[in-house]
Amino acid sequence: MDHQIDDVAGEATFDATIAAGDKVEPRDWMPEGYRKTLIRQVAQHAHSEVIGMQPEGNWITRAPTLQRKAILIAKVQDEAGHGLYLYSAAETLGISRDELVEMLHTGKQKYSSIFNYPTLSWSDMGTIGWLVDGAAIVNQIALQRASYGPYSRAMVRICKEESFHARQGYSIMLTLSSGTDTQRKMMQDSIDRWWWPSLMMFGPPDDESVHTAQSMAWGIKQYTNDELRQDFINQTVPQAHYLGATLPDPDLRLNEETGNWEIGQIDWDEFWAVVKGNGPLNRERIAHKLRAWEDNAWVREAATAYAAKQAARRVEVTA
Ligand code: FAQ
Repeated sequence: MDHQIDDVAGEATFDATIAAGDKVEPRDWMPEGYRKTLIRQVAQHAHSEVIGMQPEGNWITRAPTLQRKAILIAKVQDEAGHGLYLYSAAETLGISRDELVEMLHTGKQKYSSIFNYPTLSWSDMGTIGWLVDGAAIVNQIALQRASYGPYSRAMVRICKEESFHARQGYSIMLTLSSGTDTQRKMMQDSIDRWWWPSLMMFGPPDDESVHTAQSMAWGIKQYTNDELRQDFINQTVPQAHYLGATLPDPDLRLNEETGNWEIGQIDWDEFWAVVKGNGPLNRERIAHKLRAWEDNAWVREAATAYAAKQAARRVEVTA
């Protein structure tokens, strides 16, 4: 009975917090669906950052200059850091890191479709920074205003670092675009492969998005998938033109009335195939992640043993 009274009072406070645009904090009452939706989205986001290290990690040993190599290492390390902020944010919702990692390893939770595509040339490092981080920023700027405090605050830090990522990517593209014919061809080939998968990062079209309406009502999402996708397209098309590159879409045209760049049909069959585990590299990505998890078990064991030793010392000192 008392629980029911608590729930009614809690729900009223929760509704008022959302209506006022204030933040919901970990100790606050929240509907079970809100908690579950956040665990799903924040975990998927964390897993994406961690798996997202693989495509770029693949090129660290082959960066063309020492400077590019140092920048790429820093970027990949940032992605690990983003994963950690986000796992911490998810843990405030009452789930453990071990459970989250287990759900990634067993395929019960997803990560972004984009990281199942291969990185075939150095130019892919430029394209990923420019398009993939660019798309991530458009999405994450909006998420800075998400109603859940720990998620929203993690986004503020992450967005700052993502802007450096996008700039380093575009800087690679600028170098290639003013290089030799071979370099320009490599750049164009890379754009041709990454353009459509980048647009798919924003999720299914609005009429197929199962979570958007509820997530917007709860203030987790501020915009729909199609709205964010359109913002990204409008921002990116002029940048492609500046590079002297083309985008692989014969239907791409500027609608003078709306100011929007309108695109042709996205291949949603390809998107769902990748999401369901049948993209070009889904199996390899998880196999690599599992290998790293097992090979590095000793680091976790050593850290746990060290923490136990420190805790025992603290007890001795206070006793
Ligand atoms: N991939 O109803 P909706 C980065 C699933 S950024 C895989 O529209 P929602 C930075 C969705 O989970 C990339 N699955 O879902 C970086 C749902 O399935 P479920 C990560 C997808 O949540 C750069 C179903 O489809 N960013 O890593 C995808 O309202 C470079 C129905 O979809 C984030 O995660 C997809 N693309 O909207 C790192 C941002 N799209 O769970 C390294 C946070 C949808 O019911 C290198 N997330 N699905 O079985 C979000 O903003 C949202 O979750 C959306 C999807 C917009 C992705």
